[in-house]
Amino acid sequence: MIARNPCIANIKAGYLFPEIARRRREFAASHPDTASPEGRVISLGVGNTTEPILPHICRGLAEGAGRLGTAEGYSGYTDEGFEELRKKISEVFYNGAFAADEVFISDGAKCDIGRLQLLFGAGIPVAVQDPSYPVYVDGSVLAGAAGGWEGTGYRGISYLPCTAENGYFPDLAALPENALFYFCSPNNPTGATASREQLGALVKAARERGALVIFDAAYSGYIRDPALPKSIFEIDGAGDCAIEVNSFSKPAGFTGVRLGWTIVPKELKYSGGESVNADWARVSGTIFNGASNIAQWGAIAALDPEGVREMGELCDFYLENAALIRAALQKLGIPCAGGDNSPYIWAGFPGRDSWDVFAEILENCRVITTPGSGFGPAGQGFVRFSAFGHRPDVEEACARLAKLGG
Ligand code: PGU
Repeated sequence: MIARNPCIANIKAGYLFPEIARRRREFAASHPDTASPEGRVISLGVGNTTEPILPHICRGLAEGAGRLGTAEGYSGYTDEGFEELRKKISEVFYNGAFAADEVFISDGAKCDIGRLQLLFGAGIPVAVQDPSYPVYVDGSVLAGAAGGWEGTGYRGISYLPCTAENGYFPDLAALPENALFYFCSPNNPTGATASREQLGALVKAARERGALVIFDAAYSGYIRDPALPKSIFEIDGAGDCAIEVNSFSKPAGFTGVRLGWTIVPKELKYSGGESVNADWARVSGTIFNGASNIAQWGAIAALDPEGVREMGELCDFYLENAALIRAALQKLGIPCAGGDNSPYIWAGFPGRDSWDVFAEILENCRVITTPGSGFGPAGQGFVRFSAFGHRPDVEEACARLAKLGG
């Protein structure tokens, strides 16, 4: 019989979020009162949007679907995406700094994070912020970075700790030479948002060490402090050392619609001088047939002034949830980071095991969180609270958290 890809044996047994869903089901099965209004479980776990898509953007989706039923409006494959959308992304998010063929439309940031690994192949040094979105490590291990997790090899991946002590910004002296470095700001899970000086230091270190930064800006729509950069490309010199992935999931509620984009500047070159942009066009054109046309029409509407206003309003709503959760935790004396320019609150329970804290919050408050250790070794002793939820649920969850105090 055919042999298994040996890389699959190197990833952790289960992806974090399905494991949480499994534990939730198990808990509900053994606690029948979870069917009652008082006993029901509220999720502040996976970062999944809950609110309806706002009217202007929703109209864009509906009209896009309607177009497909007309002779004039019909479209088939769109390869790297509608030219109009690529141009609009460049104008709205990057002041027009990128040509349409440097903007690649995707079916979501996660999908491109996985596919980008094909550009670099097996055996490259990979570095991540620790803790970080688990797809960076798991995706790299699947692509052949040897051993992902301590205890299963731990050779090809450098974990750069981001802790309260270093302000959740890593020591860049630990960045290996010629590595692929995944960097996420506003960060999942810590909620920390890098300052202009910090991103300047990141770009400087990447250029000095020949590293390529994959900058995940999936939460840039949540930045409210005007001094904080929303894109790595606000930093001089980033064009020859960075790729940026982003998404309409979190600002427009497109988690189920699926639409994102990736910026691959033409000036970005491999060590041999070849164009990364040309390779990405070749690779994604070969294994990806483009995002849904309907989703793209929705995104075009999201980038109209009215759509941009709606995205801001939606992010503000979730940021208000974040403020409620953070205030509830702080009232209990639980140290927290994030939640101001980010939809995640990173709550510290020093000396405790994250999964034990997860179980305790579930048992006592009937609230689902995400255990910090699932994001990397430095996440041990933390849990992440997501601000994606209906307001009454978030308020109820905050009231129930008071039980942790006693
Ligand atoms: N990048 C980051 C940093 C994310 O946190 C997420 C979602 C994505 C990308 C995915 O973006 P898409 O454009 O929707 O593909 N993180 C959520 C959901 C869990 C998951 O598996 O993606 C979270 O709870 O961390």
